[in-house]
Amino acid sequence: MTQDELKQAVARAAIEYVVPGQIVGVGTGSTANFFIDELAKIKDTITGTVASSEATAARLRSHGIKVFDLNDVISMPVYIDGADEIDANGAMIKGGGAALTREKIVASVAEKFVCIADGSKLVKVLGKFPLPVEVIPMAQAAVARQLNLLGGEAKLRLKDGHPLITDNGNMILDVHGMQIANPVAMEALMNNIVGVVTVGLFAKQGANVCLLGMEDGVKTLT
Ligand code: ABF
Repeated sequence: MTQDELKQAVARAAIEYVVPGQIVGVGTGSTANFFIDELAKIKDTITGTVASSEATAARLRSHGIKVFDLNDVISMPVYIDGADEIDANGAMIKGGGAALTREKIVASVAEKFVCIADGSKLVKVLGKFPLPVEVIPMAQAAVARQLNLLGGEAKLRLKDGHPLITDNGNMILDVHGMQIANPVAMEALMNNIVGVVTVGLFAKQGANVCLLGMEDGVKTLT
């Protein structure tokens, strides 16, 4: 199966976690896009969604799916999203799609985080994928120096030759060369660096369920 077929398989499997009559938190990225396209087939059974990025909101609306402002939502049963890496404990590296801040916010309001990914995302130790860190623009050089002291090499993410600007008006540093033995501790350490908005480590609150697309079917890790 191609990687897209594996992503489509987990997206279909995630529909099982959608609660009728409720609001669904929806992630960002290509796997999340497959989920959105599957969700559209049952859109009349849900109240609506909360999106983790402008791109996701636009795709949901293109299917005629209602998108709520998170400030108008008290809670939601489930948040469904991809990941760049995930370990056996459900800790993830996220943010390759530059949506890590809103992803972490929406996930924090959901009762259950269901991660959907192709099998290549499962790793023993997080860090081969460069760790995204969203930062306040005026602090990006200072934060980069602090991140480099933690054993990685922070590089400013560029888009078309210029610093990428997130939905929230911030920049992203990608930290290369990390081997993150203790994701919860590293998340807390990086969160405390002045100028950091969000660390792309989802470890303190990781995935409750992970649906992994494998050649021999979808595996469920809980
Ligand atoms: C998103 O899913 C991001 O946090 C992460 O970078 C992305 C993975 O993208 P894809 O599903 O396209 O591999 O939640």
